[in-house]
Amino acid sequence: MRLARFIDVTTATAASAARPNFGNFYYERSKVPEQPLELYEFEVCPYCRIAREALSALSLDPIIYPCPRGGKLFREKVKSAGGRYQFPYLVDPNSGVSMYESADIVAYLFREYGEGRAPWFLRQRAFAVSTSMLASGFRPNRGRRAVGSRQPEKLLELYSYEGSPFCRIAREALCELELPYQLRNVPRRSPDREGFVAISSEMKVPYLLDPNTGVQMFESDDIRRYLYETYATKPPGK
Ligand SMILES: N[C@@H](CCC(=O)N[C@@H](CS)C(=O)NCC(=O)O)C(=O)O
Repeated sequence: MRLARFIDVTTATAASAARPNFGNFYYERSKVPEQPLELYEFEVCPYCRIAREALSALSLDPIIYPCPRGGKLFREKVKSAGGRYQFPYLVDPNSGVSMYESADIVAYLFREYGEGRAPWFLRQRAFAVSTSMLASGFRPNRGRRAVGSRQPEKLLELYSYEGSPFCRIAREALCELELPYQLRNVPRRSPDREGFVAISSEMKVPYLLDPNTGVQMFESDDIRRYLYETYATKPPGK
């Protein structure tokens, strides 16, 4: 294994271990949103992780609009819609509700789409924030800053669940490149896994589909390389 890959996997695994299996198991949904939710976030932001864990636990499929620092594309939308640059920011076109604050987002998602109460690892605020900060600390420079990119015409699609270290590596690249994507959460015991395997033929994540090029692929390292080679307008900063 290359050293860079070894460091990648080790630090991403440490980040996952800081929030062990949180968001990796399915919690009963009460309904599925008719129109996809929208989440404005960036990967390294610990509060964004809390919101993503809730979406993952409920096996909900938001469109992710990456808002890394220095990003020119979606940060402005948040500022004009909500009044300030603060992430995460959730938009629910079904109810017309939009909100800042990860704690409010978690409560909203479980109230609206779950069985009411969020699980303890999302409700215990001091615990959630401190361990999520610890997770981010293992990969402080990934999924943080925007790099130059060109935008695809059609939305990319990523099958993932929050606590997988390999999915994190794929999400970081999408974030750095400011590529919006349809996230498909397939946590363990999710009713959506069967449909996923019908498409991919294997229960393995991350899995990327790019309708712009027809590419469908597994393997976080390959996904990151593919995304940079296809969409970056500058070489990746190592
Ligand atoms: N209490 C908020 C805190 C959110 C927050 O501080 N987010 C930071 C990123 S971790 C932010 O938006 N900073 C402004 C920026 O990145 O421009 C929550 O839980 O959602």
